[in-house]
Amino acid sequence: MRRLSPLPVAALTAAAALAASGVASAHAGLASTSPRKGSTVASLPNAVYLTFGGQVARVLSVKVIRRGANTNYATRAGLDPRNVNRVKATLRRVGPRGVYTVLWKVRVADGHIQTGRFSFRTRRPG
Ligand SMILES: [Cu+2]
Repeated sequence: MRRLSPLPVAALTAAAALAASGVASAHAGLASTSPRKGSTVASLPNAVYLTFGGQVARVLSVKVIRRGANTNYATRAGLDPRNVNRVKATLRRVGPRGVYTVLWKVRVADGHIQTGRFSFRTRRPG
């Protein structure tokens, strides 16, 4: 019979809280995006860029989903060869006018995984 006593559970919780606070202070988050969060652009760009405050170790996924549709407009995502802090996701060349949400997941240099999302709008198809 093995049962966790309340003391180790409390200790584990404290350790987890410490680890979580370490996450918040250790790595640099998303600094800027192109298109910008909440912006309106003429039409769907060729690529979406996410620039972080520090080095990105690995791009785990980037999806660009149009509101009301279930289509991923991102065709390929990876590190921008010109900037280790930047992720580049190339897009299908055309998309209808609408709101596009970028959902991203990366591993940063300290090993932590970060996720997020933002949206932008297109004024016309293209
Ligand atoms: Cu971190």
